Amino acid sequence: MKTFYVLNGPNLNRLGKREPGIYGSETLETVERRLAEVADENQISIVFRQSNHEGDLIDWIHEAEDAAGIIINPGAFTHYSYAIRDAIASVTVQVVEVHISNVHNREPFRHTSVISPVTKGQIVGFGTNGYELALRSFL
Ligand code: CA2
Repeated sequence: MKTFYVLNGPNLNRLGKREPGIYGSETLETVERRLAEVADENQISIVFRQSNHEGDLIDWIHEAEDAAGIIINPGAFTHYSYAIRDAIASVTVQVVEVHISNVHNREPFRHTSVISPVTKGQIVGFGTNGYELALRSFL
């Protein structure tokens, strides 16, 4: 059975609890449940994780090297973490980057992703639906 890793970076555990105007009202637990349904329908499995620590995300990217794909929302690390970029470059598994908000109509520092050059693609601005779109892009 194919396994897909869904990795979430800092502060995404706050989803649905604050700033619904930017990030919507769905919690990360709801996103995980929705992806689990898609996984059941398609006989795949999902490893769903969140951490506020850069090193955890790096370790999980390495752990996922034999997985069928990685979906990652690196949170604010997107904009400056060369360590996460290097971790992605160090594995052959394809990675899709997801952002809930449209980072391009927000503050200028969010317009740059140091991650994108080492990903298969980026899904931005479709709210939490972006996770499902990213998963379906692999199916
Ligand atoms: O739009 C996205 O998914 C982001 O990756 C979210 C990050 C932000 O730093 C990126 O620029 C874009 C922030 C995640 C924080 O999530 C919160 C959720 C609810 C309340 C407060 C923060």
